[in-house]
Amino acid sequence: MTTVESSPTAAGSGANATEAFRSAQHEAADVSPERISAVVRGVLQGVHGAIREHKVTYPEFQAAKAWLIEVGEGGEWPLFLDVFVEHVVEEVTSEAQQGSKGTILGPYYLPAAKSLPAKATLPMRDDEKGTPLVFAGQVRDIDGTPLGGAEVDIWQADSEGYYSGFAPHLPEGNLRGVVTTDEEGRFEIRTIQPAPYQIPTDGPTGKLITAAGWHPWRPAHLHLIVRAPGHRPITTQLYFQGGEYLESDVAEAVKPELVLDPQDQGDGTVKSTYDFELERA
Ligand code: MBD
Ligand code: FE
Repeated sequence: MTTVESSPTAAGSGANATEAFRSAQHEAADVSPERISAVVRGVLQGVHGAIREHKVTYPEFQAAKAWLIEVGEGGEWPLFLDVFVEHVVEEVTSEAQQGSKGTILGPYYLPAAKSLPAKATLPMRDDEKGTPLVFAGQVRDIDGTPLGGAEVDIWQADSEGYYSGFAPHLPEGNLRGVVTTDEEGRFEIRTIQPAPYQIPTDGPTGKLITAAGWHPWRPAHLHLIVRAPGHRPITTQLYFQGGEYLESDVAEAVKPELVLDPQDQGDGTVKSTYDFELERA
């Protein structure tokens, strides 16, 4: 388990995730009354079914209301929904997507990270802890054409599992960057291996997880959005072979194609390569 001296609070990260969600540019959803009715009816039927099946009591119903209020007040809707619901939205969306596998975005993306050249080191503290990692690869079209000038937008937790922008003790922009590929579509990013991520146990999402006896962990991962002009962007995550929680991700976002197998370079550094293939928009 990860422990830190001055632990960031759930309230801090939850509220920041709500703030980040509100400030982001979201594609407008053009939803007909028929579709709203059908989807909401389906959701309500699921709830009604669970109540009947488990004979939910009034005290339990009121406890659920109190908890829902807390999730909103704590700003944890982005966290809760991205952990427990987003993977299914991603599943149905990706049925129609070719090229490299994607997975969920999660609540901790921030736009406009520092622009970096094809060979770059992510912004980090002078004493950044963690195993040095070289992450290299190529961005191509699905027909194999290298995509120079593509963007590899990368963000990750540090070696204690915290994300900059969502934990007050971390410098702004730490372990975040937008790398532009060279003429051959290649990139080589120096960073550190992230730690597994633990849902904050002091907020309502964490309290539910504890109350249900589940575990609050995601396996260590790198987040990426890979973009190229004229191509459909890929939002994905990459995991590490042999890492803890790979088989039991609380957010159910691991796919076998997304697991890196870092090779020891003999100097304390590990290296992983991964290529991305984007379909034309
Ligand atoms: C994360 O770091 C994350 O990637 C997701 C999907 C949900 C919560 C925290
Ligand atoms: Fe994450």
